[in-house]
Amino acid sequence: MTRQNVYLAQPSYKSSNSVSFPAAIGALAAYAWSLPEIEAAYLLKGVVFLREPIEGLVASLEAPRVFGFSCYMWNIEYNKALARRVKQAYPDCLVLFGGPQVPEGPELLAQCPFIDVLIHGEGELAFAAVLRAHAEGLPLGGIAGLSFRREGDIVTVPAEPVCKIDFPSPVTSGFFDRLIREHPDLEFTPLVESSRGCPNHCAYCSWGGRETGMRLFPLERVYGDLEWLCAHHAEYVGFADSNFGLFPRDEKIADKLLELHAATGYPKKFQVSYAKDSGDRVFRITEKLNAAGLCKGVTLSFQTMSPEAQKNIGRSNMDIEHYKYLLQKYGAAGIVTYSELILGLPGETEQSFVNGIEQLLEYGQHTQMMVHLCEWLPLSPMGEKAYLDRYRVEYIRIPLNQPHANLNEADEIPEYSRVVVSTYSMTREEWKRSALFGMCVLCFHHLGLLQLAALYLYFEKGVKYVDFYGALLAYLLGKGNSVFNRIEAQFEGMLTRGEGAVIYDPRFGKVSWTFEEYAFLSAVYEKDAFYREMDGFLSRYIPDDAFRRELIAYQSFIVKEIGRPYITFSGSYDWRPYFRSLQRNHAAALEKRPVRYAVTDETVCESWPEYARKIVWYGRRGGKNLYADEIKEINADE
Ligand code: B12
Repeated sequence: MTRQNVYLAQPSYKSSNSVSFPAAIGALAAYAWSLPEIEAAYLLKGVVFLREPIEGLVASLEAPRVFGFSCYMWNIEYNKALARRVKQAYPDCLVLFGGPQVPEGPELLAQCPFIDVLIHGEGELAFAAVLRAHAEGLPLGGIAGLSFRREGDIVTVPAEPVCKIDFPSPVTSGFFDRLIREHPDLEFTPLVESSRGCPNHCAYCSWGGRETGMRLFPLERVYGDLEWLCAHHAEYVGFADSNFGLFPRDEKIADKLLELHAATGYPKKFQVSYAKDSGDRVFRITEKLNAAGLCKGVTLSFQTMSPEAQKNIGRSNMDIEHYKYLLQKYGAAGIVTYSELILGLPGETEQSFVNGIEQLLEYGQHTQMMVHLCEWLPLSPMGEKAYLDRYRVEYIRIPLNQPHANLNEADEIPEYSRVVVSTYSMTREEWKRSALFGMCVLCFHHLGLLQLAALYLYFEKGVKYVDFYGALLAYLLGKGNSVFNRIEAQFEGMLTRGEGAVIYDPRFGKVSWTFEEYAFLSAVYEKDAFYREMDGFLSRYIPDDAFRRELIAYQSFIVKEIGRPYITFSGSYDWRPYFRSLQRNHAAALEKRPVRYAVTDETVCESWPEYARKIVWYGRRGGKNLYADEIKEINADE
């Protein structure tokens, strides 16, 4: 019997020559083709993981009988366009849509006549069951987690929780080998799943679905994936886990990774989301990984500091004293921490958002912070109409909010993000002001352009951080032609014309930038002029000209730029230990004595696009844009 051809698609954008490993269709294929009846009836003929031109792709298909599409917010429109053409060319091909961008109900099926079946929730069992039924010409009625057409109606059979996840791995089952073999020119960024699900059910997130609890993959499977990836010299390994470090065995997994790293030198980069409570185990794991250069930092999560918003999103924050303790503990161990806020959560007001930033800064979060714009996701609790109505959540559709996307890759099929811009507690105008303020703090404090000045003013003169950055933002907006005027116009464009949330600038290469990164890059590009101007602004806080200029000179000295493998600084105050202490949130005395510092920059970049990519894009989380421990004191005559 000839086997029927199956195609699977999980298209991603390419970033130079690297592309995400299509883990979802890999998982489906690894399980389905481990079953003898599916192996006998079907051939996995093709895998689509890039946004290829559709006509050429359709022309290359060979008698497709089943075509499965894995849908995320970054590929659903492409998937629809491809599925439409597949159905036109091959009306008998069974078209399946699954993944986190497929809503729970049947509406997608009603909107898209070219889709035959929606598969809701985790797909291994349902996908295999559909293939089996299709091979035998049986009805789909008994399979959980499907929406399909029957006699003019659409039938939905709700998904059932998948409790046991001893599925074979796409990494070791041959799926990954095939991709690498067929595409030697590409670098896949692999993904390992050690667990599934998430214990938190935050309203804005759809991680792990709504009802499923945490489940663990067998340890041997996880070890097998790691061994395979290190043996194949994977530069990067990412974990799909939501709370790594929650389970005692995670320490063993980290030890295994370190053991393989020591033996093979791979991976060179490792990425995972650590457990939110960040207990001792997470600290032990990250300390070891950090020593091997495999820890990109630990999130000390907040999302919002507003108790009302926390209640509305079903989340409670860690105790503040514990947060301060963790900041100190991780800081002392040299492990980068970063905190995240999400703008646009119901219950947040402009004032509570600004207060939240002040709180985090006062507690000592001077390393990294992110302000994310809240995005509406269909399978999240916020995805439900009742939630939107209850909290008067309003979102707009904008081009995919994807920083660092390659301009050349923009194809004709736009994808979209849905950004929350007002709620019962925040108007659109307040949202815009809050967003601008957030970008200002990220650019000047966390990317560090004026961080030292802000720390000095807070510790020595009691100037609140938000007052300082508020005045700075007002000053920049008052100019009429500053980068922040451009960013403000872009927020306005988002609100009124559905424009995007990223900026392209050929000076910094062909990829897009977040607003705060763009503002940072623009300032460093004209660093001397920028700090000359800031001298004028800061004179209202620090009237002593000589002192202020020296502080600004030291501030400028610690911000990396391009093409300076060796730099020196001479001054009459010992700034280095003083600011290292303030950055760790400890007051210190500034000693007046002649000093001379030097930095030998091992990461020096020769061009702005290289700087933008290596220092700002890849390096931001680790604070690579600022010199810290590299600053050494040297003799006056050196
Ligand atoms: C790895 C990951 C990434 C990676 C790689 C993404 C990529 N291009 O592949 C990186 C770090 C780049 C990333 C980035 C982002 N991500 Co992400 N990411 C994940 C993560 C952690 C794992 C995804 C994964 O592959 N899991 C393993 C597979 C096996 O599980 P799965 O995806 O759930 O697939 C199962 C089912 O959905 C179903 N299924 C899936 N497809 C299909 C198809 C068929 C035919 C069938 C039958 C079934 C089926 O069966 C699968 C097996 O059970 C998830 C969270 C999570 N754990 O789910 C978020 C998640 C996918 N990301 C999410 C988001 C929002 C983002 C960002 C937009 C975040 C941001 N604001 O920057 C960016 C944008 C990415 C982009 N533009 O490319 C959302 C997606 C929501 C949505 N509706 O699309 C998720 C679900 C997290 C969340 N907060 O809810 N992400």
